[in-house]
Amino acid sequence: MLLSKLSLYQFSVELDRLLPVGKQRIDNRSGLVLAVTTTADSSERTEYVEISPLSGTDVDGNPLTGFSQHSLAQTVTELTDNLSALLQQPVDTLLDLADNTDQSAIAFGLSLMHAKLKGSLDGHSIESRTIPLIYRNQDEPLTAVAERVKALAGNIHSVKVKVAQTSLEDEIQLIHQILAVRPDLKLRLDANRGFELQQAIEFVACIPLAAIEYIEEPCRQPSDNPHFYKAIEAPWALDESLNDPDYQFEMQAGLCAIIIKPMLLGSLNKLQTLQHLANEHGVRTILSSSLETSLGINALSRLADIVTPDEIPGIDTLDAFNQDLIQSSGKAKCLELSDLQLLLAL
Ligand code: OSB
Ligand code: MG
Repeated sequence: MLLSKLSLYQFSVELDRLLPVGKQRIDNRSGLVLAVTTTADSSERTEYVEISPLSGTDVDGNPLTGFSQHSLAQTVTELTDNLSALLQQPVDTLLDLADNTDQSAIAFGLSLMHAKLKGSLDGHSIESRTIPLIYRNQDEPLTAVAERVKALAGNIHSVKVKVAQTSLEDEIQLIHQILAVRPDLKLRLDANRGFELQQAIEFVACIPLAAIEYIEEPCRQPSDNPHFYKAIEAPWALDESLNDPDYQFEMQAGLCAIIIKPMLLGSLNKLQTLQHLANEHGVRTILSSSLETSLGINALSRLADIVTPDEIPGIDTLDAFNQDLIQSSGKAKCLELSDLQLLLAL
């Protein structure tokens, strides 16, 4: 199976409402679509992957910090420089390139392309599973959030709630409102390193411990997370920490899950190595979105079925997009390749 055709496109999609990226908010999402065709004997197969580093600027024009280490422009440059070397090479060459880049989005995209071309993602994702993402929109009353919680299906048993965004008081009230509507819900809280140790302890002390599945990145200083656990015994999870290129898995008191955003972490190989290490310590692996378009979310959903079949991924981030990309998720408009800007055709 040889790589016979490669092309690269750029997309930019407006969002209907602001999406949270940690404490920042974005109103559009841009990235790349890589299309690759393989030829074996006389049969051809073409697959598409999204490569969209989570960088750029927020609604206030400030750079997004703490997510992808590279800009979209750097990603374009690296791909434009390297894709031609793949032409007429065996499909496994995609993995060599994925292992030899320091850009996580490229490593993930190329290894995902390899998996798709090999057919490894075929036939999965019969029903799509996700954990609903609950957060307060700009200037929205608390009651609006309660209404969304009321509207959740009865077979939803966990929700993810953004915390450390506003005041402790408001957020404790928010949690109590959610639990008043649906006392059976388990909470995946996400603080995005927004609390000082004492604040994190205070916050969690005001919430029924039994309702907390875990809290992602509770402390501004990650080295405080085990102290947080010793004080309050709430299980916690790592997210942002994993994206540090120097991160090495290390078991710590109270660590119960790692939240992997593949677009920010890197190749599928890296993902599975980290997952195995975590698993040896009884730490769960949960896949999560980096605010990809429908093309990327669809791949994450299929990937989660394969690599984390017993966990529901955190991919409830498509609502705010006003268009789908390449693969429909049911929105009125789905952008096709011809709607995108062609950057490179080989
Ligand atoms: O805070 O975990 C985050 C998406 C992009 C950047 C940061 C985050 C997220 C999500 C994705 O929350 C949804 C999820 O994890 O359920
Ligand atoms: Mg998180």
